[in-house]
Amino acid sequence: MRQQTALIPTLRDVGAEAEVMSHRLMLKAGMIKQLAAGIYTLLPLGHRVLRKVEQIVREEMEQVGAQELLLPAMNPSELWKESGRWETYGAELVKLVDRHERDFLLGPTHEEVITDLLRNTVSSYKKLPLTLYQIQTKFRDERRPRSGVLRGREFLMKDAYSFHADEESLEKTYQMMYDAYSRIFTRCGLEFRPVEADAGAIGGTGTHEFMALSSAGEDTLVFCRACDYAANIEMAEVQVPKASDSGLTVAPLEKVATPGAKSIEQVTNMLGIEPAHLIKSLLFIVDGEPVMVLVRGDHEVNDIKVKNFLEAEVCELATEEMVQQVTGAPVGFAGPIGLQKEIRILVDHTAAQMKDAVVGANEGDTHLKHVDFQRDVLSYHVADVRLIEEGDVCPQCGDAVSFTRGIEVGQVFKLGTKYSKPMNAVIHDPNGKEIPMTMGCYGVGISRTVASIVEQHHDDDGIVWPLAIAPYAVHLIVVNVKNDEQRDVAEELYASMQAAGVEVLFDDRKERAGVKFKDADLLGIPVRITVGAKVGDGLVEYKVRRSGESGEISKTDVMEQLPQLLKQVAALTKRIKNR
Ligand code: 9G3
Repeated sequence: MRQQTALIPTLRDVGAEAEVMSHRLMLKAGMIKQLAAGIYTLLPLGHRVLRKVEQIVREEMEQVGAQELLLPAMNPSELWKESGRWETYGAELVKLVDRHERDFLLGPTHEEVITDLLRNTVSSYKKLPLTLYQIQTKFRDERRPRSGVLRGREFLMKDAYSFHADEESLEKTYQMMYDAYSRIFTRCGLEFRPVEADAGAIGGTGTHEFMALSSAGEDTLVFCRACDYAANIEMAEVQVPKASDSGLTVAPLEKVATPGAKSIEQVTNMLGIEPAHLIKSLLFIVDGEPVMVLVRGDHEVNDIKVKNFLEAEVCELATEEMVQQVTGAPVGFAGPIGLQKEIRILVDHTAAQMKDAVVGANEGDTHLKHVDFQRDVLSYHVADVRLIEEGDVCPQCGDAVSFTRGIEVGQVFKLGTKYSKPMNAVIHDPNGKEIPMTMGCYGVGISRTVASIVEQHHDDDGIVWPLAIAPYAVHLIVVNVKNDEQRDVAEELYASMQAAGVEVLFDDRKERAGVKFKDADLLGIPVRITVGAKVGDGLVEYKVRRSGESGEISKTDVMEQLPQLLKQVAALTKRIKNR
């Protein structure tokens, strides 16, 4: 491709609204252009990278026997009413009405559509297992789209769905997909970790997220340097503390006035105690029922763990008036002792062992001192309901855990019969009995993967593409296009590279050398070949974008040495990633 012709609208600088590096660099390098909030054009350079990632995904899907199809983006609302998600997903759904006043939505994901397809085309277990996938634009009306294509309202996803006669068969496909995802992200040059994750609203019995490590990530993941443990912080278990029965006899319960002390800080200041001597009582409404969750004052409740422990659909913090109604006291004075009516109480392991603690007295402006939890609190359930934090130990090997941020680029789910049951997608099993199909689903954020690669592969001068997904392999630059000798040699090299099937971007513009080199650094194409003044001595210069290594090659040897140079560059990325 000749740069004189190419549409690569590079920018010298971008506005402050682009915070994360991938957003800034993809705008500056002329890869994307915003049409509206969270809605982007993939310009030719960005589109080439997108296609490269797609190609890797297609090869790996082929490898696990998945069949590609293309489902409609425009889905009739009826299907989403059958699954109940027309309501639950509310505002995030992009809805439209067709000319006959019928309700439709633009698909944010396709469980309903694919399940409908299967219930209308497959009825015997003999046709299973079956894995189908598509690469298609998804629509999600995010409240706050941000970070460029990392969190857009329209984005490219590979979504795959597998169908099975039983869980065992699902397990096999799940493992194959898990391994295929590891190959996909490795081939893309990403440093990633698969983490155990919460199945969230879509439910199902198991799920892993593939996290690209990056400070631009919205997810916090917990991992252990000593073993292979890794989990989304929502799921990371906390090691149960050893029961330290100090045998301490605790003074009898005593009320203490704490006028206006609503917050942890106010109570601890007023009573002159550490937060670790306080029991924090939070009231949640779980599937409509009030549940009191207790953790030590310096810990945080992990509401995902609460929801999962109670196997609930919805778990949200109670409103002030609910707290008043259930505990008889305003927010800040709730506690597990002296509740007018019996409610479920979940207490974190650490809080359940507390002695001589302070807790809300379920009375305005009043707390209780000298609480011995086992002595003073009646019926409760002990569970791991707190957020893991710095200093906690690895639940797998006991070493210290580490935290980092990640971008969720892929996820694999065991859905079970979550969709096939309500939608009656059944098969006849070997005994002729009608059973719902067991399902799995597997997603890769294609456009998000491109941005994640930029997050992990850039320096101060711009993007540094791994060769496997670089928009071009070679950036051929002629320094002075008015110099006949330079231009002729460059044109000859361009023709030779194209004839050899090398993907080459030829900077044939009438621009100053400095501008060309700055642009080349920004675009990040792995190998640069420069035809300049030295061509008089029969020499051209090469430069490896990632390592900065450069040198001179005789112009007659370029085509012979190029394959070796490209092999070197490919190896470079592998070494960097496994660092
Ligand atoms: C919605 C909206 C947003 C959503 C969903 C549904 C996320 C939704 C989870 C998934 C699960 C898997 C198949 C590929 C892999 C991921 N955001 N999810 O279901 F209606 Cl508005 O998409 N789907």
